[in-house]
Amino acid sequence: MQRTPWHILGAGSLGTLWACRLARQGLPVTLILRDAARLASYETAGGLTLTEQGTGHLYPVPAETFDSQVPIKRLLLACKAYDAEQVVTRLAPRLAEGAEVILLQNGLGSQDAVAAAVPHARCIFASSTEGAFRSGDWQVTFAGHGFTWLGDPANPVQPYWLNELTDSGIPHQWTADILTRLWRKLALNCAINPLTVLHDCRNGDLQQHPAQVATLCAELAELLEHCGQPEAAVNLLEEVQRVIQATAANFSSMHQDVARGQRTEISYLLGYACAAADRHCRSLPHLQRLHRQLVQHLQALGLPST
Ligand code: NAD
Ligand code: KPL
Repeated sequence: MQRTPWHILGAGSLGTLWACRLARQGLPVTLILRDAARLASYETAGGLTLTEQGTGHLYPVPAETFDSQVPIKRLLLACKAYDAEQVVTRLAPRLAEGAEVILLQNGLGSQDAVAAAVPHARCIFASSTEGAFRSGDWQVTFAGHGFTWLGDPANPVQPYWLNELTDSGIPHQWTADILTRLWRKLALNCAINPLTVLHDCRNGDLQQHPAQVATLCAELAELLEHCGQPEAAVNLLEEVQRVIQATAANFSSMHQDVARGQRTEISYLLGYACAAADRHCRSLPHLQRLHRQLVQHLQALGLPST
């Protein structure tokens, strides 16, 4: 049987994790790389290396640049939220009618921008708790087993290819409530990540700031209810406390970005939450002050604040 090829944009942490697992199952996968120089570097490396449980394995996944003329029927978009719209706009002419685009971006806002840029494609939103990090050029370490929820707010019918994810060992579930999942994760990230940056601490150190965490969770729960996401607000504080405890030794993803001098996804997390509060004319003073403080902090470090 002829399988629909997976095109993967973003040979970073999650893109590599997906590419290697699909490719080792014998599924057709092609990476889309930035330009000819990156393609040459990739060809010199001979493929992607995925390290799992201390052992690295090389996967010679085929790659091409944006300039390829091959039509794309299924695209896994594995870049950061701030790159998603621009990247998909460049790929739009190659997307076949009815193509599917799977969006792995954290936070909210980038998914709607992508969907508007490619109205001829079906956009499937994802929310993942898997963890991976880049350990070198074309090298990724699988750091934390997790789960990926997939869904399409515009169409509840699940795609036929989910069995390819099962066969590839990618734990996942189709859900009609993907927006609730994304809002819930956004709220968790808003309650934890900015505080870890501003206090310059590990997630567990937020146990020293219980009142600050509780006040933010109360405002985030109010926001979720006003945004039509009451389910995402249920027991939010308890879950935030549980995550802080379960990930006590870790630095949040935003803290890691800042520590490496990299751009954060602030506009798709706390920035998105504050913009939603403004749209609903809600005054959420602690959340809004946290946003201002984070913006100032990033600016002082010379990092983008959007
Ligand atoms: P990453 O920075 O490791 O990878 C992104 C990749 O996209 C990079 O290789 C970059 O070069 C590539 N890219 C960007 N613009 C490009 C362009 N124009 N052409 C070609 N390639 C381009 O990011 P990541 O950690 O894989 O994160 C991707 C998304 O997944 C983010 O929204 C992140 O929040 C989310 N996420 C990541 C993890 C994780 O453990 N890494 C877990 C859950 C969610
Ligand atoms: O997802 C996270 C992150 O660091 O981005 C957790 C661990 C939930 C902290 O918000």
